Amino acid sequence: MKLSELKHGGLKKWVEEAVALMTPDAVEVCDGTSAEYDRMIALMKDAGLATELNQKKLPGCFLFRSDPSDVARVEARTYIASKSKDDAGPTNNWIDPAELKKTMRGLYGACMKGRTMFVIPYSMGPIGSEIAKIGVEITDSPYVVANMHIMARVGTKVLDVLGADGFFVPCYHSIGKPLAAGEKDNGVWPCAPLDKKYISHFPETREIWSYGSGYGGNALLGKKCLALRIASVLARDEGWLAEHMLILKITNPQGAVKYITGAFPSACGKTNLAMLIPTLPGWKVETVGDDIAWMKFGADGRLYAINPEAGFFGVAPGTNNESNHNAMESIKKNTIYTNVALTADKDVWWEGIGYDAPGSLTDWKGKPWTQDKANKNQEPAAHPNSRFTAPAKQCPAIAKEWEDPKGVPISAFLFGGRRPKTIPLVNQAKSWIHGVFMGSIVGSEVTAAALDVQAGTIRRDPFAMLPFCGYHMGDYFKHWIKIGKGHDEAKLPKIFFVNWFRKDDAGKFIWPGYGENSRVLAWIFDRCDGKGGAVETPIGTLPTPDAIIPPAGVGEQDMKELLKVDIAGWKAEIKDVRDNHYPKFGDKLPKELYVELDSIEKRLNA
Ligand code: OXD
Ligand code: MN
Repeated sequence: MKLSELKHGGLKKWVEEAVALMTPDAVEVCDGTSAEYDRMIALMKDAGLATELNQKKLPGCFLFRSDPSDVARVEARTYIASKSKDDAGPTNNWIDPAELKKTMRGLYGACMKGRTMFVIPYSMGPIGSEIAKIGVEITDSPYVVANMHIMARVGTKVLDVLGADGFFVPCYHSIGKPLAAGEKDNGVWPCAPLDKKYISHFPETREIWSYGSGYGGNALLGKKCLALRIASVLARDEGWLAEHMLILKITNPQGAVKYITGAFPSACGKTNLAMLIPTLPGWKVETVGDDIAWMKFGADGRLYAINPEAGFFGVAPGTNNESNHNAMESIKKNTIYTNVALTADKDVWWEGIGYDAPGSLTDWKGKPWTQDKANKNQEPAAHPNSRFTAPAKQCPAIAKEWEDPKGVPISAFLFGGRRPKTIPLVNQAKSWIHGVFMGSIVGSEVTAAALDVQAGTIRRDPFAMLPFCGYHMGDYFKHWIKIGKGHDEAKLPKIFFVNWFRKDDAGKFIWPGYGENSRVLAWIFDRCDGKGGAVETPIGTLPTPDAIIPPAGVGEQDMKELLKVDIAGWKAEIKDVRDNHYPKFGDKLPKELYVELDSIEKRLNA
């Protein structure tokens, strides 16, 4: 479609301004057809950036290798440019919006020379759903267009819903690598150096400006930028919730259904939990979403959730038939692989795929690589953040209602992280505000290899939203408290703190996790109906010793350890929250959370 055919005056003007600034050689409005997708792949094959995989084994699948400087979200270059620094809060990077726009306009000047500008109209959420939002991303990356085809609903049908004057979130994206006359990418992933990368959000004007990266959440602007950072601001202003949560459907042996969402920091197994295959006989889990949930109140006073995304952008390493069979099935066709290793017969391989590397491979940097199991320091063949982009509809466990425009009614929220000690396997909040307290103290163990901190340190990641909240986290806590105060608590989801990652003194996991987590989900299911053996403790409502049937290999002593109230550990936890965590939010930390902290402390001391 041509620019002149756009019916939305504001959109047309906005694109024209971008064209004048970025001076692409051509402009195309994306229609979202499969022919368009194929054309993007063909363009990238021509540029030497896409490798066709073995079409017998992996039909419709392609491999990309990004630049080593462009392999992950760049949190240090991600900005919340609200008018006031205080609105971005202590957990976000901030630059004055006028200053940031000036800098970025400089970078955007003629940045698309030699390239085509693609205009991608997209819907986060089923097209036309009351809960969905429309964004329009302009980009000079065919890789981004192809990925957006999978991750969002894109094209002409979105423009039809947008009409002549509908609301959309304008999103600029450029990889920041113009081409001189006759120059080609020639197999080199185009991007700008790290100090020129900017992932910027302007909450007041609901704008996203991204420059210099072509990878993942930096470039597929519907995901973290729109569906979390900008949407969290919209949700605050409009009275709903935009959360970093999976959504699952669970059916008990009697056929009763409930929907549960869960927030876990990155790398805590959200995709695995969303696609879990229960080991508990008669139970069934189906997937609605694996990363983001948007929730609004229905006329019946209940919270209804949609998955705003249409695909999975999952981490490949560690994904195998044991850890996530449904994901492995989802990525057998029509999948874009980025930074995994390539086998001689053009299959994919990664660390933790479940079998040894077959012969010599090409690693994610494009170099020959042969597995050397004796060498513990061998560089991985697949980048630890290598990804698959796959259509959600390909998941064998996808729930039939996953695209229901009115969403699914939520019965429970889970909060969790990797906590080797202290936090029990499962703990139900005594009230909404107690649940908000639990969300506010979510933390996860980090390894020294991943971040420059001491191994075993707990990185607090409230509500798993630390890198994704588009405003002051203290105000975000307030928003959650307000949601509770403004609605009938009996109809709100029940809140649970879970922890699959407890370790014994030898550092071994006590709980096997994965499909065995269904045993915990079953207890949660029953608790939502006021059933299931439960005991009141100072830290919350815990299962009675017989309420969760232990999986094979987990003994009575282990269950006791998993469900005990570690008084000394919790006192240290409370002290850490009081001394180190809550003070970060200054006077924006709602007093209700200090009241909650005091009352838990009092109960622990009683
Ligand atoms: C993700 C993340 O990629 O949370 O989903 O980092
Ligand atoms: Mn995520």
